[in-house]
Amino acid sequence: MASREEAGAPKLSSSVKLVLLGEAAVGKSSLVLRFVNDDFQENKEPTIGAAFLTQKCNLPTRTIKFEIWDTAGQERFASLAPMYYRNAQTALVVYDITKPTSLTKAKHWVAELQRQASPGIVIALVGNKLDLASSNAISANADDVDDAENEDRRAIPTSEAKAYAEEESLLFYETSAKTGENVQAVFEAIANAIPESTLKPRGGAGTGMGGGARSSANEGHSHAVNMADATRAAKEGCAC
Ligand SMILES: Nc1nc2c(ncn2[C@@H]2O[C@H](COP(=O)(O)OP(=O)(O)O)[C@@H](O)[C@H]2O)c(=O)[nH]1
Ligand SMILES: [Mg+2]
Repeated sequence: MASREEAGAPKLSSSVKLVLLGEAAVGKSSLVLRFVNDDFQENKEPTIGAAFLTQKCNLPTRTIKFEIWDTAGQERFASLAPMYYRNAQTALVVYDITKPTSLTKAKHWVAELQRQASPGIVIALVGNKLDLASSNAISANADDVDDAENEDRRAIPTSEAKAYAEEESLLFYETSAKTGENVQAVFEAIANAIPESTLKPRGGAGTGMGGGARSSANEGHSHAVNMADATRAAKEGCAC
């Protein structure tokens, strides 16, 4: 069958609802900040409730506008999570490669998504803080081997997380929001993995899945956010 491009069809342009889940302080908000603003804050204040941001990803065959829901990791917010992952076409489940409990928590989120989120949701497992692993840490100088900054703090081998991701059919990346390594790659891989059948036309209702006539572009956000400190940021720039 001819591809859309070969057939001269217009490039697909769709909004995609993405939710970030994971233990507190693994770097969810930092990954979003890197993706949306190409910025990093060393001491990022914890997210309260959830934050909403958008960013476009322009690929050769499709333009995806991510509607990103960045949730708070604290247990007391966990019961609100279904509100954010409901109707999400994709989820980024984040852990910290230096913290084994965060992978355990990530596995719980994956199981919950598989049980309760939309069937066919694209899930990416993301091991963040890659800059703290030795092969990525600023090279150990013979002079300052004691420098704690250069110590290998990796606690979860890549192979372990990768094997789990393969078992569960998840996309898998290790990233650093600090250096930016692989951050764009994650979002690009997700944008490519969303099945065409679940892409909805741009300007749609924001949470729907598939179907619907192509409506005139409406850049407004349809989500009302009632969480304390929920933030909105619209950006017309493109990250991919
Ligand atoms: N070294 C390092 N620190 C990071 C990275 N990503 C986030 N952090 C730090 O980890 C802390 C928690 O980050 P935050 O984005 O608030 O995590 P969240 O609770 O999952 O949203 C902050 O102090 C960040 O500066 C990373 O890739 N490398
Ligand atoms: Mg956060």
